[in-house]
Amino acid sequence: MKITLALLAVAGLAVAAPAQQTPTKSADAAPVASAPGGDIPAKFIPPTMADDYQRREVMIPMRDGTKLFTVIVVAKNAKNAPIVLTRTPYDAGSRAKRTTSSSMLSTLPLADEMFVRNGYIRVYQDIRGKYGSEGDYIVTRPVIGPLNKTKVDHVTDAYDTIDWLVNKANLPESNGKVGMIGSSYEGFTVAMALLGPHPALKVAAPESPMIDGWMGDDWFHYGAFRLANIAWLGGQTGYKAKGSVPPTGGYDDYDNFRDIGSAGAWADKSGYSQLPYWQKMLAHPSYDAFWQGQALDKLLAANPSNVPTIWEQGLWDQEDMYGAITAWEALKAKGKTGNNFLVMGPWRHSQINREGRSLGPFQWRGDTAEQFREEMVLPLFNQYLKDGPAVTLPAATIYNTGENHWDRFAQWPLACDQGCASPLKPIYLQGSGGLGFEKAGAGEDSYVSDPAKPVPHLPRPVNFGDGRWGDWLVSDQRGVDGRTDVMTYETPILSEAVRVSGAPIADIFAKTTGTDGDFVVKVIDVYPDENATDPKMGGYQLPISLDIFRGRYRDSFAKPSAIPAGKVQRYKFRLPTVNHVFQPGHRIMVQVQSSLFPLYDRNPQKFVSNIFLAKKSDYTKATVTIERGGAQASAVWLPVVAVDQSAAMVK
Ligand code: PG9
Repeated sequence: MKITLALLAVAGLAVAAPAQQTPTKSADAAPVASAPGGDIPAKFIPPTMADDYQRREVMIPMRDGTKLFTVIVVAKNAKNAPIVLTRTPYDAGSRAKRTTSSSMLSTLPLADEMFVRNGYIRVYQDIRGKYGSEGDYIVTRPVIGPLNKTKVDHVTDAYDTIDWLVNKANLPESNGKVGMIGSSYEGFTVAMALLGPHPALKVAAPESPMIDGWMGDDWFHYGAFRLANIAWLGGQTGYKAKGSVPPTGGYDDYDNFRDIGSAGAWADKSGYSQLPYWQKMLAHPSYDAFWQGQALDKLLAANPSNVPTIWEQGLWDQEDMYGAITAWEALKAKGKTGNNFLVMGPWRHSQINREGRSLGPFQWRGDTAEQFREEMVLPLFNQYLKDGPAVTLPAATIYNTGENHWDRFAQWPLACDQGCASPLKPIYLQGSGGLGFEKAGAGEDSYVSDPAKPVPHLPRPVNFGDGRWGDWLVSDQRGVDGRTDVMTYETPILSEAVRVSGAPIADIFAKTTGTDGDFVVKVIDVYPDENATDPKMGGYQLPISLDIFRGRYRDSFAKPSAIPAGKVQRYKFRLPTVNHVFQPGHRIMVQVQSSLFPLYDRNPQKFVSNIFLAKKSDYTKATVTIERGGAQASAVWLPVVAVDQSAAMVK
């Protein structure tokens, strides 16, 4: 996960520089300075004679005079070469250092191999205030305006950087064309550049970009706070460069976070209360102007760019599950269709930078991440940066996670509540744990949600550093199935395949004895009991789409309100996009529960004005009752379409 990588990244040594910049190293013929009296010279300079590339480290001036540290890696024989730029908060200096090698291919990260082979110049830059760059660091710095009173933002910094890079006096080997690429925070900086693109920015690839930190990306999902990310703040904003995270206590973060009480109490204990960004979150727990003004999908829709853009997102992205598809949809709604592409693969967060052969126990057909890089990104970049052949990318390329192959759609989604060829189809919660497309008789199911025993998002012990974070979204839900506070509904064994292609909508009618509460809804593919080839997959409960909704926001995301105890309320929210086929022999399952901990903070279940500041005594048990059938029929609206969609595919 990026969080950990960022913390572990080690700042590197400066190396070569071109003649026109201040050298940080005097290349091959540099004498070794002697250091009298010791075996360690004052300066040791590794030879670069055999290198097939130059690494230049430059400080690029922005319009306000601030200089940003930038690493340029350029092949020694480069001429008329296009540029690929990544703007990062995670240490540009360490990025061109996969191995110590004389070859540009081995030096740059795996995901850059295609660029090296195709003669690109690779540029990494520290964003302002981080690592080698000057200036103030502001977390996901908003655009200039009410939330940013300075005269600079990521739009201007990307613009000024590109302006400098395409100046032949600075980078004589370039052809004056730039593409931007980056994942997560780096995807956010790509998306920001699109709000006012430099004319030389010809193509962009925002990968799992952070687009709306409150609605569904890193900080909250529909108002539920993601405790998992609080450590990121410590590592990333506690220090200008590589940071460390304060000790968390015992091994089980379930105990650690539960025993302290609220997220605010955790921040106090860990020292995070000193951090300005934590103070901002504390002051803005709801979707107020602070979050609304940063929602990049809305900003992109208000300033739709003409830069050809390929949006990438993992179908099981445990960090930024919301941003790419929402931004793509926002631009599509503004008529940006021919140059606005969506790719969703069977990946965890940022897996596209690595191998994509598997996720958890699931094996895909080949290296799907490499397929994305080499068969989708590279041809598009070559087209716009190297005058390569025109590529016909479909509007949406989405992995079919039930049939294990890519689908190339001319239109997406196939089913939705408005404007699609097919409407959504409700699958209803039924009595005795049943689930079906027919509305059954009215009834109720109750469970006690106890903040002292929240439902874990992974089997305990849950340690955020235990390596399970990346795959947790595909974890077997039998880990919690059977708990008395997890309501499980499932269809009979399917005799025919059922295809879902779009975003399901959870539509839960429920009452609670509390005055606040969370609703977690999961759509699950239950595998057949027996699997002769891979016995451990027998009965596996694979979540294909799940999310959490904080009940106080049922009427307004900006203005939370107490839930009237004992009165049925409707909780309707969109779940993450799927392109899945439930195979014959499988079952469809829906689970409903009221916590997902410690990934999300606990809802005290008693309405308090700011959950970050809830006192231990505010956390109370509540009996939650889910309504079934009749006028208040809880359901999940599924994007069910015919299994055979070959007519809808781009060849
Ligand atoms: N998901 C990480 C992040 C992005 C933006 C803000 C905070 C965290 C990341 O991987 O960069």
